[in-house]
Amino acid sequence: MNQPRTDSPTTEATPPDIVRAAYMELVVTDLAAAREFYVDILGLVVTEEDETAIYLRTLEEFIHHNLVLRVGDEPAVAALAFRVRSPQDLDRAEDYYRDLGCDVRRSAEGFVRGIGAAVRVQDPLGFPYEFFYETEHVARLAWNYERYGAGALVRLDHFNQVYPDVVAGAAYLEDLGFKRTEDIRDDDGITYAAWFARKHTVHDTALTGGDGPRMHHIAFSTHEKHNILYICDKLGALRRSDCIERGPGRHGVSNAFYLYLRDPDGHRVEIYTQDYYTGDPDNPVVTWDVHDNQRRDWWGNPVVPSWYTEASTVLDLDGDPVPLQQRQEAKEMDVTIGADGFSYTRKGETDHGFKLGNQV
Ligand code: XXG
Ligand code: FE2
Repeated sequence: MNQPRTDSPTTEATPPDIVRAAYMELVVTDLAAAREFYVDILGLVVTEEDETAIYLRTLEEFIHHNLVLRVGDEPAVAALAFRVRSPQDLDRAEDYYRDLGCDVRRSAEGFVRGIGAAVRVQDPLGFPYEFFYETEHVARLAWNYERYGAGALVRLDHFNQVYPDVVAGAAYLEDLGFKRTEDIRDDDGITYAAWFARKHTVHDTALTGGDGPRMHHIAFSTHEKHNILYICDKLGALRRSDCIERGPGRHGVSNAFYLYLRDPDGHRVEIYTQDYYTGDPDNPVVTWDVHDNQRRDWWGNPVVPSWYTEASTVLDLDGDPVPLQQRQEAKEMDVTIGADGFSYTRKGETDHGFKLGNQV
């Protein structure tokens, strides 16, 4: 089992040119239950399936899949995969991570169906990252309205990763070529979370401060905010409201409309829509005060504790769980909720906490 590195290695090597977050490989314990959740309820499209794995995509996608559900004994995350700009970027990825001293594996046939040559690494933070260019193209169903309606999930938007040292994690991601778009900090210089983009949205991945490395969530986008309300109504009608963890709501960070669900194995899925364009080179970074009660929910609704504390185990390249490192710095939940925490809606005033969870 590989211990994640705790120092911050650097390299002069050229990083791979990452285009976007492309797919995640999730290990699920009951494939039929996972299929019901992701296909029958959320409407993801099955590209291929067999007794051990299901390959799913969103409705606007043309690459083979955005999500692989693979059956296993314990819920976990086997890969966070990024598409790179050219086949040569695989050489760059290989050299870059070897230089950082990471475990690196290259497969000419690819690690999963529908993806060609790929490089998998256990990155310096301990996460299993994959880089690929070659992929089977499949039908983009964007015009197939007979196949979908309200609640349609149209793209994979982002990943979110839990890691104890957000500053060190951010330095690694920025060296890798990600652009920071937003973060949450306090006046003592502690960073609680940060968001990083390659495509021109608010993020392809984010770091949430906490015991890690763990996977916080995968987010799919839908076109309209009313689609999110439809998904909530549908879950209620199906007597599946207990999979709603947080929301629906409007984020402060990213400005997106959101909903968080938990799949049958507890993996967290966000439904997300309507963040903003970030593609200019001088796109301004938005910094939020951790005590601003509107940072994570623009309407001031409290974040449920499970959202801060629970996350999915990640696997190393041998398929073993990566051991956790504890966060040493203050935790966002502790400084904003409960007896020791405080938050404000108007700076200079203290909230009187009539919304559950924000008591001072
Ligand atoms: O995608 C996101 C999130 O990382 O899931 C969380 C955008 C914003 C937020 S936050 O809860 O900070 O508003
Ligand atoms: Fe998110």
